[in-house]
Amino acid sequence: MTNDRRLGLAVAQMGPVNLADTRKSVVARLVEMLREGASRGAELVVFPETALTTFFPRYWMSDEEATERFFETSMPSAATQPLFDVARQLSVGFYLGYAEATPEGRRFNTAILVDRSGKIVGKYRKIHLPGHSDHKVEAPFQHLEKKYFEVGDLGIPVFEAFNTRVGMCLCNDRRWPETWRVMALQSAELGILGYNTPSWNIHWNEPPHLRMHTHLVSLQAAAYQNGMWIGAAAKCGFEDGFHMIGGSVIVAPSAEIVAQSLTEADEVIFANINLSWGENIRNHVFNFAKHRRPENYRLITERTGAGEPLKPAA
Ligand code: CDT
Repeated sequence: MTNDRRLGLAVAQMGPVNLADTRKSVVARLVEMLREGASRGAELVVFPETALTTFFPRYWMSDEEATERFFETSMPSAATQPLFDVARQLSVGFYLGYAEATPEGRRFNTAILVDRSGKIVGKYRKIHLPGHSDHKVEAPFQHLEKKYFEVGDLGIPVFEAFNTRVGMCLCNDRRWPETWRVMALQSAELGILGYNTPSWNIHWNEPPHLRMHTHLVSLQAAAYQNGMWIGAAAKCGFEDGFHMIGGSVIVAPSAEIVAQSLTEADEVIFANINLSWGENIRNHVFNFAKHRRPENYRLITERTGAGEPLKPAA
């Protein structure tokens, strides 16, 4: 028997944001999708990673130039204030990914959670930064997250908001089971994220169809193994000629996809999710308190890379 506790959840996928696009024009697109989400019953709208700009880690430039062009030094800012204002007017919250420059000169790949009164109630800074920090001159494009961002310093927090518990992550974090388990151990019922996933992998000759496959399989496994809902928003299509996958989804704790984008453009998907649906999973097959055996998982926190097998107990 499951209770019925509902949340109107929208995922607002974005088509490309090209280098020439202004923050103002991007925020206008976000506002339009916020309005559409609200009109369909959303209480929370999930936007992508680095939603305000092109996915600039594909370009080599000086740190100073990157900071000047692509990072936000305040949030809200003059350019993003309309999004916060409309959120308050419509009583709809949102998740937004952006590049954050702190007053101390630190730079993070960040996401915020904004409640239905337009107030920031949560912040996450991306932990799993993919790519490289050197200039790969031969590569068709770069993936310079390790150059432009520091590893997040806020842990993997879960926030009491939207009458539930919400965990946040960003893009590559979704591929790591640790991300989701840490959220679930804080009783998160919903995990949300934005992503920019290039269709081509510059590190090895990965068939492009696997980019969509591994994206979906990561989210579906995470949802089921942690008894959580997941909402994931892509920025996708050809940004200045560089293609990124779409496939924005809302995934149920049963691992089923209940909504998925059809296009590689701005597109809102919606589901009226039953937050209690995960209880069947969390009370039975993945009843953590009853079945987890952390004394056998020491290597997860003690080792970073793979090493030698442990000596068998005598
Ligand atoms: N933005 C981001 O984290 N993208 C990565 C690409 C990995 S390939 C270097 C992703 O996991 O989708």
